[in-house]
Amino acid sequence: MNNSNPLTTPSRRTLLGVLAGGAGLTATATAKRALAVPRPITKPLPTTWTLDAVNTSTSFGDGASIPFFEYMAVSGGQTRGSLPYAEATEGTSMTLAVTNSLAVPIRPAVLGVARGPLIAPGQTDSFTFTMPAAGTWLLATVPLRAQGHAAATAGRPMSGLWGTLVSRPASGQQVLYDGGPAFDREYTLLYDDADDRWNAMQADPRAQLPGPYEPNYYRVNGIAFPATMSDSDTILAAMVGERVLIRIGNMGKVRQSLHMHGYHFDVAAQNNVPEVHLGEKDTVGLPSGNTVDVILTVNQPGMFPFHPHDVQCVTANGSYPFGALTLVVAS
Ligand SMILES: [Cu+2]
Repeated sequence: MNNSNPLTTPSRRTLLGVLAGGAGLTATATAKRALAVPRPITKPLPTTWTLDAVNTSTSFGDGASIPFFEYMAVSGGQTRGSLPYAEATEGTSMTLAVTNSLAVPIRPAVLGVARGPLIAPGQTDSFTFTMPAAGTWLLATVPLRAQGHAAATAGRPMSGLWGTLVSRPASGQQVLYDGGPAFDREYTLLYDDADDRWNAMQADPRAQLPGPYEPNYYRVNGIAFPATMSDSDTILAAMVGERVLIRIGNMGKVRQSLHMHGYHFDVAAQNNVPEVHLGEKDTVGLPSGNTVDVILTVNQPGMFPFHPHDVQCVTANGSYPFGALTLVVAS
């Protein structure tokens, strides 16, 4: 696929036009659905999370369908968009069991918490760890070292093998962490990016790496605009007056600056370290492999974009507006 298309000049008018049409109607209907089905914190929380690493693909607004790897949720967890999601209480024991249905070895990990075993194609293995401090943690796969079984695939792309693991406070309170901010509603947004040429070869252990990484597709929760408009996990639906916790992770290779129209939010924690210098922000930086938890106090109704500030991230191979674009829809 052509990676060198000139970027279509995006304009605010183009986006407003799209929202005024079908996408806006879809977003409103999705928000209604999201608000009608409150998602209480599940209890009791699972102690085993079972996943299957599979080949999948994502459709983008320019008509392309790009292959990705993905951890498919089997049991003990849920999904957010197309990506796996699980919750457990801080300090408890959690077992992560992964079947590797890919043609390449993988090594699952919860970043900053525990690394699992190397899992060969066709094998299943598991690892057990203690749930870390209350907050937002990222499931991924760690790069393989050039030795033993993994030699052929060391350093190769593994685009899409991620998810979110939420650690709930021991008190059982609806707060980000004990002593931390309370919230009425919460969402999880996991960003990533892909170079379609890299993704096209990642499932073939014998394929040659196609050159430098030049991302041209961007997702949030494993989907892209306009699919984000019909996903009740990814539309940020809320009622005026609510405090909304947005748990955000970035598993792409690109550093993001996430920007919200219509509101200012408080950054509550970065990489699960409480933020002490609170101040209203409309943009927050999010390097690759990092998390940030923000609290949005919804003080007006309306429909407002929330998106990475780098314009390329709201495109699909240069066409706008697609990519990692979602909306706040407040009523
Ligand atoms: Cu904007």
